[in-house]
Amino acid sequence: MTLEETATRIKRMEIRGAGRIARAAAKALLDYSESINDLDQKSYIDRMLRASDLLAGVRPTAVSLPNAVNIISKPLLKAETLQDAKEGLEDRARAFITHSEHAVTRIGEIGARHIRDGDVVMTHCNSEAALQCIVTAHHQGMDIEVYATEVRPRNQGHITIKTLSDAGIRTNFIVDSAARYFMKEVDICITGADAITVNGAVINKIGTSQIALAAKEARVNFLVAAETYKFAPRTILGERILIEERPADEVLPDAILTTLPHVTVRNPTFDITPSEYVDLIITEQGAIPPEMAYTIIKEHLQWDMDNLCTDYPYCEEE
Ligand code: RI2
Repeated sequence: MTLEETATRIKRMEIRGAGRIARAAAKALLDYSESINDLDQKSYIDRMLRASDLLAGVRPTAVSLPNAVNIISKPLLKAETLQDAKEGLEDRARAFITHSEHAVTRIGEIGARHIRDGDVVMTHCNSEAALQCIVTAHHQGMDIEVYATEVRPRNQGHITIKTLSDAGIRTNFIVDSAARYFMKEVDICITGADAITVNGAVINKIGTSQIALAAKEARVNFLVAAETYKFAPRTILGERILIEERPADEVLPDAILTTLPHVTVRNPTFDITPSEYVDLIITEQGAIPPEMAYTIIKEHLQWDMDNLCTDYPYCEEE
């Protein structure tokens, strides 16, 4: 797959999920770099920076994407030779993919410790990190039952129930608007995240915040499973996470919409759950309260703090 094809497939959500799009971008940068053998240092760096920009902006909300691209392309800014730049980038791309896969496994191990035998779990959308917690608990012999939402308009819930069913987990498939109705039967909610801000707010699939609200009302714990590269460093500088709004025809066919001249379809893909509705964030570094988001950004995403300072006027160069 070419770099442009990967970008297009991410944009169309043929490749989706915050972790998967980050790994797909890493693989695309790796393949693209490996295919370049005839350029001088400057031309190689220019071309790779353009490729990085293309991938980083293809979906605006999931911070995993720019974070991955920033980690991988960093040698382009510092390398002294073509070989340093190329080997550095390719090594980082491979390391990111491996780290990301291990992170999901580790999150599953840690997350499973927060699930008890007999628990009924509600999840929303299709998060491999959240599902890993549930499936790991099941593999450890716990008797788990799941409520999984449909996830209009793109129906990611269909992928979730296939994974759960294949694993042999008893699963109830519900429409999104039934989440509060069933909350009284639920012991714990676990979702993924596309971005987590410095104040611990969680940006995830539209509808997540309603479920968190219903969970709080019912005194049900609400957990978020997210790799550390889903924390958003630039929120330290006050940058807001842009909520992607996708095309109207995902919600209503054009043929119907054109007959309704006074109707506008709004289709935000994500919403924001404030930190006070989140009990715990399960990362590969451990389970943390949302108030510790700053620590994750500072200690585990240190690489990016350097980048931040290059374009922020009040940061002094060392
Ligand atoms: P993992 C997805 O976004 C969902 O919002 C999901 O909760 C989140 O990414 C995290 O998924 P989309 O690509 O990285 O479906 O845990 O818009 O798989």
